[in-house]
Amino acid sequence: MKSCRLILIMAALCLALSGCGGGSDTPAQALEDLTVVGFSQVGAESDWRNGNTRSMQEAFSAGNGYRLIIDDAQQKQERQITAIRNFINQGVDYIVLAPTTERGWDTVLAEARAAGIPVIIVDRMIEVDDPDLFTCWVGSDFRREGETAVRWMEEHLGDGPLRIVHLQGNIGSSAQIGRTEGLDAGLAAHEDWELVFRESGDFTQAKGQELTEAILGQGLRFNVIYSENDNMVYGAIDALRAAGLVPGRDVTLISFDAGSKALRLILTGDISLDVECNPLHGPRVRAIIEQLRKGVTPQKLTYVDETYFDAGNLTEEIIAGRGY
Ligand code: GYE
Repeated sequence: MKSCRLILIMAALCLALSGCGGGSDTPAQALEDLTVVGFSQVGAESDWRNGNTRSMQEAFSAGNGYRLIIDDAQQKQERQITAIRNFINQGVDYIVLAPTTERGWDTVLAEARAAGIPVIIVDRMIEVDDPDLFTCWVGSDFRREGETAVRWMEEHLGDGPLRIVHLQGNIGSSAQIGRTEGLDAGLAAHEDWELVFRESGDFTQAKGQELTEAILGQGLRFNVIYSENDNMVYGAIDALRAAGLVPGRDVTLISFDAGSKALRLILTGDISLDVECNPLHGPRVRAIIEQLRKGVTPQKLTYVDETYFDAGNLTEEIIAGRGY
C-alpha cells in the first residue's frame, strides 16, 4: 500500500516536472526554480472563502512558476500565527495573509520582517502600529459595502418601520466591522429603524440557521434580516421556510458577497439585495508579487471595485459571466 502511494507520488512529481501535469499553457518549472508562497487562509467557512482559495490556487500554480503552501486556520488567529512562523522557518519567498481579525499581528509580522520575507495582506485589513510591517494590502471597502446596503434600504424600504435582525460575521474581522458600521450609521439616522437582534453567526450557514431558528422560537417580530454574508442568509432562508414564512415577502433579506447561488435567489425573489464582495484575489496578489520580483514598489492599499445586485439590475447573463 505504502509503496503504491510512493509510486503515485513519484509519477505525479514527474508529470509536474515535465510540465504535463498542470494543464497550463506555461510549462512547469523544476521544483527548485519555483517561487514559494506561503498563504495563511482564514478557513473554509463560506462559499466566498472557497472561491478565494481556488483563485489563489489557480494564480499560484506550478505552471505559473509558483509553489503555493496553503494553511487553513479554521477561523482561528492563533493558528494563523503558527502558520506564519512555520512559513518563516521554511524560508518561503513571500507570505500572503488573509487575516481573521484586524488586531494582534505586530509580533509575528515583526518576525517575518526580521527574516526579510515580504508579507502581502489580502481581503480583510490589519491594524498594526507600524505600517511597514506589511508590504501592501488588496481587498474590499467593507464600510462602503455597509453604506451601499443602507442606501438601498432607504430607497426601497422607506415606507414602514423596520425591525431589523442583524447576523454579524466574525467579530473583529474587517468584513464584520465595516458592514456593522454601515448599518449602525443607518440606525442612527432613522428613528423608525429598530435593531431587534444582533449576534455573530461566524459567517457560516449552520450558525445563520441556528440563530434564525432561535429568534423565531422566541417569537421575535422582525421584517428585515441584514446578514453579513451569503452563507448565513442561506441558513436564515431554511429557518424562515421551516417556520412557514416566505423570504422576500414576509421578511426582506439583505446579504453581502453576491456569489452566484445567492444571485439566483435574487431572481426567485428570496433575497432582495446582495452587495458584491469579490473573492477573486489570486491574480491581484500574483501581480503584486511579480512587481516585487522586478523591484517595483506596489501600491500600499488597493480597493477592489464593487457593485450591488437586486431585482432591478440583475440578469441571467450577469450570473453566467461571473467567476464565483
Ligand atoms: O464576506 C465571508 C467570508 O472577508 C470578505 O469572509 C470576507 C468575508 C466574506 O467568510 O463570506
